[in-house]
Amino acid sequence: MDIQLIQGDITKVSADAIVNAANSSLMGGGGVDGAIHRAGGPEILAECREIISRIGSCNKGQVVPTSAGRLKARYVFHTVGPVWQGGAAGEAELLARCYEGSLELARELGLSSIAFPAISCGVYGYPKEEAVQVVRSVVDRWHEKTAGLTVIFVNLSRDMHRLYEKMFAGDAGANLSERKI
Ligand code: AR6
Repeated sequence: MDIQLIQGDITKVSADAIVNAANSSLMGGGGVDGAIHRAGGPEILAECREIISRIGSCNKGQVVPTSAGRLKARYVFHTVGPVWQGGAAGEAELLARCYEGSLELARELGLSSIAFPAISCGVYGYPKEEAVQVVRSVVDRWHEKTAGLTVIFVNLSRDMHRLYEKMFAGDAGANLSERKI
């Protein structure tokens, strides 16, 4: 796994897959979910609707792929992070599952790159530093298993971007340039 950190709007990032921090209805919403559906167009929502008619709802930690409409990506991976409830309700495990399920799917589909937003760190209220620690532990577990995959962590806010920079500073292979889009 190669790591890149970008500060900016994930809908502007070129990657084989863009991960969406969705909710269990997969019917869109605010935050990054709203931005992805707005930029990607109605095709993505139509696919989500079809999937939900089959599976009922998307569980927390589950990952559901669709095509990416007008985005510069082949796929959108919709995943549902945990709502922060204080930390004793399995939030860290569920958050890790969102990242791991997405990496697993990227590997199965033979993708070269995947872009993640900070899942659960907006409306769902996950504390930012704890969330970045979960990401770090997933990266450590999956580094070897994802050779050749570029993993891009995209943060809209400078503060969140800085937390990632702090966490990954010094990593061999991590591209920590101040890319801004
Ligand atoms: N590019 C990159 N990051 C973004 C963007 C963007 N365009 N927009 C927001 N962020 P959130 P959640 C950051 O609230 O906490 C939705 O309504 C944002 O600053 O999008 O998982 C869904 O439908 C924050 O750091 O997702 C669900 O109902 C991070 O993305 C619910 O919100 C995640 O914030 C999911 O909440």
